[in-house]
Amino acid sequence: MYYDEAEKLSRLEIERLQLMRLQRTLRQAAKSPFYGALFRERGVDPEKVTSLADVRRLPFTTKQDLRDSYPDRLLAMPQSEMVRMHVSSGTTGTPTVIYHTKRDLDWWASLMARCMHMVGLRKTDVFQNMSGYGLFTGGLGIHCGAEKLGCLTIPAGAGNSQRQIKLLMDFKVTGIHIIPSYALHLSTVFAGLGIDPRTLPLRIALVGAEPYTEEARRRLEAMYDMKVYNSYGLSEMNGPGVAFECQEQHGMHVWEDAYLAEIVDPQTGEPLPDGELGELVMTSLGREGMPIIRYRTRDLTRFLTGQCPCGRVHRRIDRLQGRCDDMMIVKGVNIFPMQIERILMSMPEVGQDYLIILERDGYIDNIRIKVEIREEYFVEDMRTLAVLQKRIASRLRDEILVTPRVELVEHNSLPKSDGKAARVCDRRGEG
Ligand code: ADP
Ligand code: K
Ligand code: ZN
Repeated sequence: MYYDEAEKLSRLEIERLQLMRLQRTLRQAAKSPFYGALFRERGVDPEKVTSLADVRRLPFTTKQDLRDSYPDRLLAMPQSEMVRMHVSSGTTGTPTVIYHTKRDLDWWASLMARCMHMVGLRKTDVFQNMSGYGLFTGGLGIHCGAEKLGCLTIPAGAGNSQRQIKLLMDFKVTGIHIIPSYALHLSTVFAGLGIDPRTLPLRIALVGAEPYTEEARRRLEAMYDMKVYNSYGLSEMNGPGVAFECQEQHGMHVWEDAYLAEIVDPQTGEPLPDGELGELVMTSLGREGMPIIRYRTRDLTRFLTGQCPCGRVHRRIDRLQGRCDDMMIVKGVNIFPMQIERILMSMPEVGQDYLIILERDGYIDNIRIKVEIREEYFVEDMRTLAVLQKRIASRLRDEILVTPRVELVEHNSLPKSDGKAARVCDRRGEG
């Protein structure tokens, strides 16, 4: 039933293992120029960390620290021991480099295989990885996990939708990895070809790398007749394989034998009680080449309370709400793009894409939302469309408390990207 012994651990066993691995990680980290200097400066002695609670006394590591350490000040072993590097795609700002030894890669692949096995994939599955390869960890990261599990693995990469569909059909693909915005878009390509994706043998999709809502998940499950499992990871903690939904589809288990997760108040850095929304902070517990301590992910989530019916005690985090830096402030109101997506994806008339534009009229901020409308609704007369437009605007206002200017656009008309979708366009600084 389980892929890895670690899935069977009890709470006590996990915590014992975490403490041992935290101590080992700190000793290893101290060998890197960055942590060596930081520990000396802050008086951190790895030998004095004797309980898990002591982790709170350790300094945080930020994205800026990683940038300042470019290219190799975080290496805890000679560069000759490293066999691969990844560069964060830089959704926000300058990229950062993460190195892996041979052992690090084996460990990462087995974590990834564990995730895939948990949702029901087996060596008999044919698996198509539709995310970008290259420096982005969603490519090789997922790929190596799928191979380790023994799936026939198709490195399709991102984009080229017609070829993706041909591969899916010709090789009777049963499992895929795809980012949510692309999965929504691909359904419109299927429609254009007159193929119903529900007729494919596809049964399981790993979907992550960018935020999406429960409404988008349900929509994808219905459109493709497959199960969609949320997949969370970040380059700094390897990439995919950090936290993953089990078949309960209720929160993502963080692999606690491999990571120490905390949720802190993004302003004060103080730990928050379970159930409260805050910033996820992560420590790698198994990486030898480039350990990272208390990394501020900027990602917002909460620990779910209670036991998961699947029997695994690895703690679950809630669907990611977005990043701290995703928050938009419009007319003094805090808004997250996912609040907008939730409303849009729950409306059947709305198509598969949207774009949020922030603009300024004089001193007043406005929020404009371009919404793709399903083909069958776009042929309606002007009056019907005007009613729909008003209805969308009012549903959104109830959620975000400001009235957006809603613009209905034809399906498939918004710009698409091969990688993570750009949901927000802030033009307030222009002109
Ligand atoms: P970059 O930080 O440049 O985007 P990464 O590929 O390391 O590069 O991206 C990791 C980030 O992607 C996470 O910190 C998180 O913001 C986002 N992410 C990954 N998986 C998910 C998911 N399942 N839900 C929401 N956001 C996700
Ligand atoms: K196989
Ligand atoms: Zn579970």
